[in-house]
Amino acid sequence: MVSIALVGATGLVGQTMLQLLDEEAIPFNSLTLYSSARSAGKEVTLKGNSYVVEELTEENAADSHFDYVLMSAGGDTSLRYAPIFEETGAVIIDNSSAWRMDPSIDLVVPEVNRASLKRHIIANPNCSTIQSVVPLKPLADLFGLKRVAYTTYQSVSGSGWKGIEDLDRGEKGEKPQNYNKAIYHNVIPQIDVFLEDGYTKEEDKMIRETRKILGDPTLNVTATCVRVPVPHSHAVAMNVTLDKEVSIDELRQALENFPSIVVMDDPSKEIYPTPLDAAHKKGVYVGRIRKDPSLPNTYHLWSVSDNILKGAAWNAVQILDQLIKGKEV
Ligand code: 2RA
Repeated sequence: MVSIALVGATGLVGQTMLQLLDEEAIPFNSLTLYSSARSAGKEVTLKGNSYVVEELTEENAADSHFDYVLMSAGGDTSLRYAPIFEETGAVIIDNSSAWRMDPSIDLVVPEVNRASLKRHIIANPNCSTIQSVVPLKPLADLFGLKRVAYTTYQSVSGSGWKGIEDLDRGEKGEKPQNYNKAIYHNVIPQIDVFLEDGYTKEEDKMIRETRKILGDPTLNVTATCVRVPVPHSHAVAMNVTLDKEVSIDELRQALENFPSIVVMDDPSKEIYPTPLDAAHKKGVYVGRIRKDPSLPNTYHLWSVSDNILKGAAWNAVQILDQLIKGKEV
């Protein structure tokens, strides 16, 4: 039995982590919930027990004795509090982007790589990266990976409650408050801020996190990330160049044999995954597997997954479960 704290307990990802702790029968003997001062005092019921959400302060973090701390409260909170929890001996699984590219920090997708635990802060990758590296891993291992080009179709829940509220506002004819353009009846080719090179921060995350998770720092990766008016599940169109020519059957087999992947791919019956197929499920759904004849050894894939589950809360709880039980995925 372990003691667990959850920071960001009232957010969309935090609430989903709580549900998963319950559903997955994670064996904890104490659970402490933290939030910002604004949400402190709210009550949450789990496994028949009720928990009052507490305000996180440096004092209560420094005095704590948790085995594991799940954090999903944004980068600034993680930068400030994760080292304090680490100092107390806890292992922190952090959903923000704050620590992901720190060379001393593990960036983990349990199907793909393992935590070395050099530091006791483990970073959970960006949602669209997770559902992309899962299908890339078996292809990289079996056929060698030369290049990948991503185009994403990311749901509004990637922005948390704020994104869902903006989609609802649009439906009621109101102006958006989270996005700088209308998302209802629209698509926005900007996720997060622009960097100097013209890429957005979300695109930069996908590029750099893919290289780190796959352990290939020079892999050619490019990305265009787009917000679409869909509540749940991101989709990623992936154009993948391998080291060698393979048959579509070999590709399909490699994907089918890999944990968490569900292949939905039968053009003769118009079978392929859509965001509605993946919503509220834990898997990574892959379809539209086909050859790209415009380049040698190049293939198209379409990956769809629930961004709040496999893209955030479920991936974090999988890491936790693996650490507690020392088990394989
Ligand atoms: C998004 N990737 O979809 C982000 C969430 N972390 O906006």
